[in-house]
Amino acid sequence: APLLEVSLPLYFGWFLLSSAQDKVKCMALDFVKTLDTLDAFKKHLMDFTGKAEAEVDLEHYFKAKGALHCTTKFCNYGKADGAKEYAQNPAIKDFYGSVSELSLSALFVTPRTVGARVSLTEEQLQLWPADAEKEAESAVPAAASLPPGSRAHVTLGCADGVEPVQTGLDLLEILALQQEGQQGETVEEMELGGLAYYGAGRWLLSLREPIVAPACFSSYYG
Ligand code: 2AM
Repeated sequence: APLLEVSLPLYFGWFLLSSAQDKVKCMALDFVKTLDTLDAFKKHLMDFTGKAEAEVDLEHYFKAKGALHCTTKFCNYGKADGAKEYAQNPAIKDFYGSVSELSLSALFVTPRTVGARVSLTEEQLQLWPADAEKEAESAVPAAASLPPGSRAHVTLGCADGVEPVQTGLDLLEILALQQEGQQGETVEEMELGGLAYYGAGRWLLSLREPIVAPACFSSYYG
């Protein structure tokens, strides 16, 4: 096939610059290590292990997956719905290669994933696909009623056998609960912010001061 036909990447997204990657990885590691020591977490260990009296070493429970980034559009080399249309949006070309600051506003942990919520600016939302939340509807029914950008996140780690696409779904689940009026059970004021439990092994740390992470809008071909 002519080369021009195969020019779509695996995905587009913001890639954290290396200094920001180190900072975020450090904070995430601190967070899971601290979470592991809390009585509130131990009380709900069943969520992670499936059995009472078991122990979990959160630090090694999650495996990191490559360079830290916030996916905007998963294109799957053009096979994903809307990939071509997304790549043709003039905003994508305009911002390609530009660096902006990602605001990481919360960290979350579930039995499947650990991630950071990204709060996008109006400008960054121009690069956000219109149907990103709706596409998650089969996994999280309330997703389509959440504001655009709700799914934006950085995957920090996945449990064995879990694919990173799960991180955004886990975030949407928590946000859907919040939208229904559940604020979670506040369990602890940590140094970084308030920690809340949403049941079924879902923990959210709302950062008092967002982590600011410079990131380059680009794409990944693999
Ligand atoms: P992530 O954004 O949660 O990290 C390559 O697999 C990248 O594309 C990963 O970063 C992954 O998840 C993301 N990804 C994989 N499948 C996806 C999908 N169906 N929708 C959105 N993002 C996806």
